[in-house]
Amino acid sequence: MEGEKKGKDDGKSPKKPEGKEEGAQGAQGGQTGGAIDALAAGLSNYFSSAVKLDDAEKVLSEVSFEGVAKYLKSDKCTNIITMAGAGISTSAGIPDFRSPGSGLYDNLQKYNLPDPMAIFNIQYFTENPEPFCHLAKELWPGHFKPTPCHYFVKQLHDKGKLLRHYTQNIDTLEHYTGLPADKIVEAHGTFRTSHCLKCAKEFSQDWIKEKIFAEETPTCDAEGCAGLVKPDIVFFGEKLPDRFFSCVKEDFEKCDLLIILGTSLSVQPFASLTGRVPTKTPRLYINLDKGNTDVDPFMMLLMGGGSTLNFDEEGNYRDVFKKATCDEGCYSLSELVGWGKDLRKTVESEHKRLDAEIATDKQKTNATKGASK
Ligand code: CNA
Repeated sequence: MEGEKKGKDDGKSPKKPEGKEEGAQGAQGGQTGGAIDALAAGLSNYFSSAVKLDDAEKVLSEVSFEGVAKYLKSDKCTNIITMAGAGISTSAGIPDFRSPGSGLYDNLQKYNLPDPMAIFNIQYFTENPEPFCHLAKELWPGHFKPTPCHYFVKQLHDKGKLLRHYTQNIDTLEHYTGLPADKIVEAHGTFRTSHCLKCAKEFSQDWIKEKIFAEETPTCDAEGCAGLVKPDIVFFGEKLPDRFFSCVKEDFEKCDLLIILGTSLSVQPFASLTGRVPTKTPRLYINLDKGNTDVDPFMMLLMGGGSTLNFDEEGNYRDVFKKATCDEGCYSLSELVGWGKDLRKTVESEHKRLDAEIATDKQKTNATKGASK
């Protein structure tokens, strides 16, 4: 919740209602097993994070961006987890939530919402789906073109170094890089499928897109149902996908490098995953600003985390902050590891290929429109 972002309120951003950030695309509420697991992991991580490491146990030879690159290049680093947020997709033209001015929360006035987050609140949606559907139409990417940062994650996979990519994003861009679906955890769901809130019938991305673009309320076509259909993105007030919790349990203890990309680390429990990696594991955060890294340690504990990111603390042996756009940061890292040329080539050729596909699709759509006149 906003109150927990100590010293972060700039007075410009709309206030989020109390209890929403954790209770929302977030809460483990209703998932008692998940909550107990998280608390157990949190306690274990908390106690191990209090233990001081010997120099010999420290993984980075130098606590810097260059030090992380050197480690990444080594054979010791093979189980990287990437944790991403809306900032990895802003260069693809999709706005984030919280960037002042361009972020969604600063641009919702026209919907007359009781509060900015209501647009993603499940209760509000069931009573009043139009604002969300209208926003979804506005935000629907004109094309699905992953950013250099997305291709960097794919590069980590191609080099055999990626354990898993955890994303809060719902824009599905990761899939367009060719990263296998089992390497991706969409913590806050996805637009790829939708379900009827009444009978649970599944609908495709094309189906919901058609309804949204026709400005029709998406209602179920199963006989006698007519329930409201909602994209499978996690709204505030809904639980996270089971796969999120099972993968976290399986992956985080194996992680040997955590790369955090383009997220304000404001939404729980996702944000606290930064503390679920082993005490030795280096953590690199590439973002335009330091986000919400001064989380209440108790909140971190409850969410299963260990220690918060400590870039500036004396004795820091593993946390590195790189102030950059995700694209610049990933290009620089790839460059330092010696893969920069390949990454640039991939981005160039993939963008060319996707541009050609987009042009063909446009021609087809125009031809269909012409024929139906
Ligand atoms: P956020 O709270 O809006 O934070 C975004 C962060 O990224 C901020 O700290 C920005 O400073 C930073 N940022 C913005 N652009 C860049 C850039 N080019 N390079 C580096 N850093 C940048 O968004 P979070 O992802 O942290 O919050 C989680 C929400 C946002 C999730 O529930 C998502 O579903 C939701 N969201 C997703 C999308 C998407 O799918 N693309 C878009 C908007 C919101």
